[in-house]
Amino acid sequence: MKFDVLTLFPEMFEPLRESIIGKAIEKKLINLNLVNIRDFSKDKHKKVDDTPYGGGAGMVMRPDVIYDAYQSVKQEKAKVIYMSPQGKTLNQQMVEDLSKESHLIILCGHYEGIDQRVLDEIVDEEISIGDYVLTGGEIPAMVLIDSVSRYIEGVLKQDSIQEESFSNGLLEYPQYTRPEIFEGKIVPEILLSGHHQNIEKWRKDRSFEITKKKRPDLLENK
Ligand code: 4FM
Repeated sequence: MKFDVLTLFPEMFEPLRESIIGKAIEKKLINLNLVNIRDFSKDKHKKVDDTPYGGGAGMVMRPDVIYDAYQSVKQEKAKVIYMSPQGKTLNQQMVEDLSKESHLIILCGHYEGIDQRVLDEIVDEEISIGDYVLTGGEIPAMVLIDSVSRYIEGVLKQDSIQEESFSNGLLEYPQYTRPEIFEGKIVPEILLSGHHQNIEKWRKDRSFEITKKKRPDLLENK
């Protein structure tokens, strides 16, 4: 999977080089290419934004600069995603579907917005990570890259994909590790029994119970 990210703040993506996603980048399972939109400004002061036509507060990102940044990475099979609170709210099914693409170009806005004409020209899908407003699309882009990368072959240890929350539409069962007694609290006895069928049944039951208690909406069409 290739991710091209069009952003004014490529350094915000450094955290992705840690941990599991960092390893996946090193192993070339994913290719993360950060494109600084500012590099495509033709202005001698490297300006990328301007005041809004019609007046009003703040600055709007110029369409020509963003278009040139896009042209530098676009390829036949690429899907262009714009991170915005106006998009469809991301869920695990959308993440799984996107993981089947080979090339995602993610456009991150900042300030008050992006000129509508370039959005109309290049964006295939507008995606939101939730109903709240951030200062830019960079953190949402990182959320997208992290969640999609987990579905790329070799990124996670084999069985961790199947077992997790949402893969079966349910929340995860509780996990325990050593010590066997912590602050007077013991580990559920069945997990120490070595009886794999009983453990599996116990975990399924806990998943249902937790989902019913915390997220009953997830059980609605089940
Ligand atoms: C997006 C600020 C574009 C400025 C934003 C511009 C968001 C979200 C979000 C802020 N993105 N889900 N929620 N973006 O708040 O995706 Cl130009």
